[in-house]
Amino acid sequence: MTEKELRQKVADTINAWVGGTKGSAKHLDILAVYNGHKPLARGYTVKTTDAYCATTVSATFIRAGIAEYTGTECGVECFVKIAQQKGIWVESDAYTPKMGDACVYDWDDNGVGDDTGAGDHIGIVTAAGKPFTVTEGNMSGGKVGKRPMAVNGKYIRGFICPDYAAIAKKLGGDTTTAPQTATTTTSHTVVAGDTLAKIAAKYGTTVDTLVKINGITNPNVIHAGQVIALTSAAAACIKLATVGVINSPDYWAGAAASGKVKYLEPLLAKAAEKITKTGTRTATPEDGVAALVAAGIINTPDYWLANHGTFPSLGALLCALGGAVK
Ligand SMILES: [Ca+2]
Ligand SMILES: [Ca+2]
Repeated sequence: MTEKELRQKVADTINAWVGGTKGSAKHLDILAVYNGHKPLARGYTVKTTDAYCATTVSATFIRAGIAEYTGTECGVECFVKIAQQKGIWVESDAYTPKMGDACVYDWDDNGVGDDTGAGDHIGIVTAAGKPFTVTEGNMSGGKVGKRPMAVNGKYIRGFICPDYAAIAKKLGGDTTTAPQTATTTTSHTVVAGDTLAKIAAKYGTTVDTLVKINGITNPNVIHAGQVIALTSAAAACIKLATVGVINSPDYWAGAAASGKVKYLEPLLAKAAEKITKTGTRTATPEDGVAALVAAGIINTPDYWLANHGTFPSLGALLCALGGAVK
């Protein structure tokens, strides 16, 4: 398992509990995982009536098989102390977290400077980005849910950052031999001597398709350095990157090709059709979704609201696209 896969595993583990409420099967599962792991921190068995945010983070680390590297706790401030002892505590509120880091909040934080007050709440970052997404147990109403959080946002106290690279290595991961199947080629940069026919043959497509996708007026004229999209999603991404709305066209074209995000391809295609300039990103993915609905780009807001935290940076993409159509 690679570092990336391990971080994803931790995010997937806690996200599987989203929607749990106090007394639900998911809540009882979290407690069973935590209480079943020995030794119990401070010898305490967590009860169904207890606040369970730190318990949820611990249960995630236990189920993902990394608890010996992170420690376990049912109290937030005690968890911070363990992280400090293990050398995996990041005090800076302004740190840009990665998937799998735990975000600690202090509700007394006034948002100015670096807060060092006692931690009140904790969750796990399940999507990096601006904002990033934190999945948390014991949110208001006692549920497991997701929170979009700005980098250095108010109430951030600090972060617990397990050394995933080292843990993955110890667990037998080898980042140098990671399978390359996850990356899909979605564009081709023209080099001297290329023709559309050659490119089409190389990627198993046709000249007609490439002409259509790329809006090429004369198929006999392509120039070195020109980027030829191999899929319509890639063409959409190249256009969105050209107007400055997204920074990583290859990443999003690959994401669309992977099929992991159900409606990503139509979202990118429609956005590329309508967006002509960049704008100020919306504050939250929810605001982005609302703006995209208003602009007629999406008609499946429920899907995006429920799933923006399930794929890395998807929330940030919705903020960027939403901001561009506002
Ligand atoms: Ca701090
Ligand atoms: Ca702060």
